Amino acid sequence: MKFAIAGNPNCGKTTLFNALTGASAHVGNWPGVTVDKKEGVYKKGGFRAEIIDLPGIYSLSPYSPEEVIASNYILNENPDLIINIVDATNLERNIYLTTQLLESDCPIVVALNMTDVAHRDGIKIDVRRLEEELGVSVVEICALKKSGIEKLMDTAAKEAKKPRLGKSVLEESEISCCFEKICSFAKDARHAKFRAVKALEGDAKNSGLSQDALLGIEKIKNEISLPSEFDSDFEAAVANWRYSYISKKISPCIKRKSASEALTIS
Ligand code: GDP
Ligand code: K
Ligand code: MG
Repeated sequence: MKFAIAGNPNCGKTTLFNALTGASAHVGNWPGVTVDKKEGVYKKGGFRAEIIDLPGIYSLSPYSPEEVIASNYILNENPDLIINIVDATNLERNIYLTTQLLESDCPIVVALNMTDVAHRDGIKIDVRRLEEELGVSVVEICALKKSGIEKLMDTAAKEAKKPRLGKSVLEESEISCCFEKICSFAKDARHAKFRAVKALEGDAKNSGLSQDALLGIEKIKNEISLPSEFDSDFEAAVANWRYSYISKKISPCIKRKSASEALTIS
């Protein structure tokens, strides 16, 4: 099995990677760029998984080598599962990347990290509700103290065996109907929704779709009238749908104690 760790910078990826792989880690470079590529092996009982620490990224758009590496890794290297590590103290911002990862057909487990800091700061996350909203398992961990790691990996091992089809916030947007048509051009490829969204955003190159498919998608895009505030900017519109999904569906999973309440419990 091959598991990739994906997450924002500073959310604890490397700490988790080290906790999983111990002394087995090997550091190299991604081909053609000086971005660290860390690989190692997790072993427990008879179970063994290769672990890859992807570069820290806020999004899978094509504006930095890190983003392109992570995006192409997911599309072309077919990891058996993505461990999406998120910072519990900054959940809304971290879930932006999650909405993109969920568009892939990879099985995903969300590792909710920094739970010690969240607890200290009076941040409570309704994990069951979060799982329901995202449609994938969420496991609370504290990478620094190595807690929750076994449960995370047991869940990952189970989920990696189940096929998963991507889902996108666009399926619930004003253009859900056109989005279905756009996806039909990618339907023979794995990660069809992920590729279709890339093409919709104008990132033809990293979508990996054929020229014919891209032409078909352009034609549909020309027929869509986006809400006027987007001025025909599909990339901005897609980002906006992600943000509104997060505020509608994810924010209600988070309860923050007021400063005075947080003080009285500490
Ligand atoms: P990366 O940029 O995602 O690789 O993040 P790192 O693994 O380098 O972690 C960033 C910082 O957060 C480091 O100082 C870690 O020690 C710290 N850190 C990681 N996980 C936890 C955690 O669960 N709790 C706390 N309190 N700190 C953590
Ligand atoms: K770091
Ligand atoms: Mg790191």
